[in-house]
Amino acid sequence: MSFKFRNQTPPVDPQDLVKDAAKLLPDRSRRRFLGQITSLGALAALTGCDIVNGTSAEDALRLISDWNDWVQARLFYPGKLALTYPDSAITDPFPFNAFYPPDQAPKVNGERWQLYVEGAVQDRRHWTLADLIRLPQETQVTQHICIEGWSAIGKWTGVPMHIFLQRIGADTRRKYVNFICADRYETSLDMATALHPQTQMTLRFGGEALPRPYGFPMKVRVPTKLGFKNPKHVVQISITDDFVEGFWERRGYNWFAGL
Ligand SMILES: Nc1nc2c(c(=O)[nH]1)N[C@H]1C(S)=C(S)[C@@H](COP(=O)(O)O)O[C@H]1N2
Ligand SMILES: [Mo]
Repeated sequence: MSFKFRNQTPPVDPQDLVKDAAKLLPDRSRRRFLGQITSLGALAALTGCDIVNGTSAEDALRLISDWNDWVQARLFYPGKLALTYPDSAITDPFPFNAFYPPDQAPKVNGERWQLYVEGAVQDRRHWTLADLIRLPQETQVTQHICIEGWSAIGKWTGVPMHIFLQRIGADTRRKYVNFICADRYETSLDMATALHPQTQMTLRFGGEALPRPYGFPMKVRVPTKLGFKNPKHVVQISITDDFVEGFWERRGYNWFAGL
């Protein structure tokens, strides 16, 4: 594999480039990464890619990200738990992020909202908010990490996704769980992550009904993944072998995006 990069002047110091690219990674990956890669030469050896002078941090990040996917798919094991925190660590106010400003978050009517279930399931009936509230709920205080360079600790309450998948008779031998949102945002999870004990169909945030900007009426909270793998305002869940790239994945973020 060999990559060609657009020329850049003045040429950057490879050492700085590796550090810049590493800044774009979440804390834990960054530490692992910097511990292992000390030069562009080492990066090239690991990725098998030829990196010429004039590489930008974004280009380097793409290489690192591909390499990261490869490594993480091997490091990640389904039971590994995300860290949990005391209530005193909760970030207030909690940052908002979407591909639009908060006032443009979808206005979903909680009475009329239905969750559509598609794909390899035994029971395809739609779910109302009241139906979901009747399922067992759990609360987590975990950290959300956005690839754009911020992180925050929040408290989310909802139905463990593995319980929901069991209720609908999902075929858990399928590879993916794909999500479609009211704002047409999309993302997908590997089945192991969907079944992870901390992956949650979240209905409450900080003890209150999920506020509109944070994903009302239901978001999927995945503390073992980067923020963009946590879909808000979910309207459809499908159990499938069809790989669907999500909104940000299509724009270059790596699909696995594990922590
Ligand atoms: N429906 C939908 N879900 C989404 C997004 C979005 O734009 N639309 N943005 C993602 C990104 S990049 C982040 S960091 C988190 C932000 O969640 P928050 O607003 O609760 O902090 O939502 C994720 N889920
Ligand atoms: Mo994000």
